[in-house]
Amino acid sequence: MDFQSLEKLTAEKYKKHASRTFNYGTAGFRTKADDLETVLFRMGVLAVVRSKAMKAHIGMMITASHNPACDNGVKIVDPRGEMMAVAWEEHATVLANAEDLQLVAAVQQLLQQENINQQQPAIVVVGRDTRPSSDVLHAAAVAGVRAVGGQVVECGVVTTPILHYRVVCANDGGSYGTPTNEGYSKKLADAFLKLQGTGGSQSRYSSGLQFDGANGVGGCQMSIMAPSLAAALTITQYNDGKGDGVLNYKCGADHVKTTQSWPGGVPATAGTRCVSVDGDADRVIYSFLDSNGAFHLLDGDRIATLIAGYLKQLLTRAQVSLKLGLIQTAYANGASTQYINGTLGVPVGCAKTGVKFLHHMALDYDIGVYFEANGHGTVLFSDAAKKSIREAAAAGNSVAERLCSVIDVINETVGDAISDMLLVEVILKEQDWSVEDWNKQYTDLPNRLVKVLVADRSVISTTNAERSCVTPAALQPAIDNLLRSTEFATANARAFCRPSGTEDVVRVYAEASTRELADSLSTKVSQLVFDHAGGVGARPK
Ligand code: G16
Repeated sequence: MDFQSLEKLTAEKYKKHASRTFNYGTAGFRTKADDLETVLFRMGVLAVVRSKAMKAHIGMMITASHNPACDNGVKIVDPRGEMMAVAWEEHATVLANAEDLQLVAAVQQLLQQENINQQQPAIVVVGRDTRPSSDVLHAAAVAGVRAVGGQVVECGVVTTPILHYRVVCANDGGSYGTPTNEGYSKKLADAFLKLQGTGGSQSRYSSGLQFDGANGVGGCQMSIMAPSLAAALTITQYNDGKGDGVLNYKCGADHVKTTQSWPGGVPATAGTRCVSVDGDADRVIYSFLDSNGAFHLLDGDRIATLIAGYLKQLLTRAQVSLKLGLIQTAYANGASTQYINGTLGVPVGCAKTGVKFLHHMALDYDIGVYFEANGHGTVLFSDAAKKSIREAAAAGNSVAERLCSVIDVINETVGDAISDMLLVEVILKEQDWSVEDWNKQYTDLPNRLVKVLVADRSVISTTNAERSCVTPAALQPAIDNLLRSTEFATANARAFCRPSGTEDVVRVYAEASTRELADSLSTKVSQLVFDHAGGVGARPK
């Protein structure tokens, strides 16, 4: 490898901010866009090294997903579409924080440490979202790739799931799908239309829905796909990114889930389901207003139970014996876990927040469904599972044949809002369920998810899949005492806190048998976090 160009660009164009330390978070580096140019340049370099190490295409997605429009970030994608291996996050952190004059030495050390053949060609597949800052950061990333001799495959402005899809297709010679943006749209639309047909005599299911694109790239992608889905789905788009609406502002999946309220910019039509995606369209949340105008949320837990229940039904009907499991995080509503285990009889595991952790645990099953409550999730089918299903289909088993199309509509590479939405629609239609029918399957425990501002969120560390706090030492005993108090002891109450890996906040989750108790618990735990972990600003009340 020749480092001249890297040295020159580092000295002249991509000088490091003297004062900042960058940490690799839940989904890569993510912070104010203005601070990120150098980081993106260096991540271009890292992606080349990773590509050489894996002897495969590596992906780079420039996005800050659900964060406000002024933020940006980068997600690095491994050859099979997973998030970059956790072991390499430390390498990324070292490169992001190396002093300018030490950068080449840091790259050389990484090459040596990982025993990488420098002659190996490197190819990086690059995508970006619609943020105003994404163009400049894209230019920095590409400059980083080229500075160390890597090649770039441009995806343009795409959803995060499309980038993951493109990486997988580029690495498997196209057997997962055609490695183009059009190939992605066509694969999903074809599988969906095959499953859905054009007619049917549903009395409860209706094919009309409202789509909240969060004023981001998900809206753009839906504009591309909606015409090809129209034979089976009537999609009315809002917050489609074409007007002057602000990305993720009072709309989109994160807003709807966190505030438990109807998205701005979408007409409040009773009984019509609304599908909200987040800023890079890897998360999806359903919601609706009932005839009294009351808001109902159908989140990632609800989607996961719908999918797991449906897959279980199909496997039973097809008489194919495969191990099905579901992975959630600590944020999963207690009622959903109870329903999955008790009613559906599907085993449930709990992972740390971050799809990389859920994805990993889901691989333990022949069919692993994983979903975060925030709507981030997908289904993984092992090679052996696909083989059994395809063999059964080839032998004339029509249910197994349907299962093959279900596999095609799913983007297994990562959580994908549009793919997940299409699968939900297939299931609702097949069950002939309205959104109210779906909502009736179980009743969520009232819950609240809030943010607490502290001076340094790294003072909080957790264990037990983030359900218990280790430091500050007095915090967990205080939360436990609260949960044992008369107010909460018999209220099915649960609460935890954890530092966010994408925003400079501590997240507090609380659930209990009534809305009042859930809110009270949330406030009291927030106050404990504020008091024990160095809260700043106003004390929560
Ligand atoms: C990312 C991760 C998700 C995670 C979310 C919030 O989502 O991919 O797994 O749930 O951040 O993480 P945290 O609570 O640590 O801030 P996205 O859609 O923002 O990329």
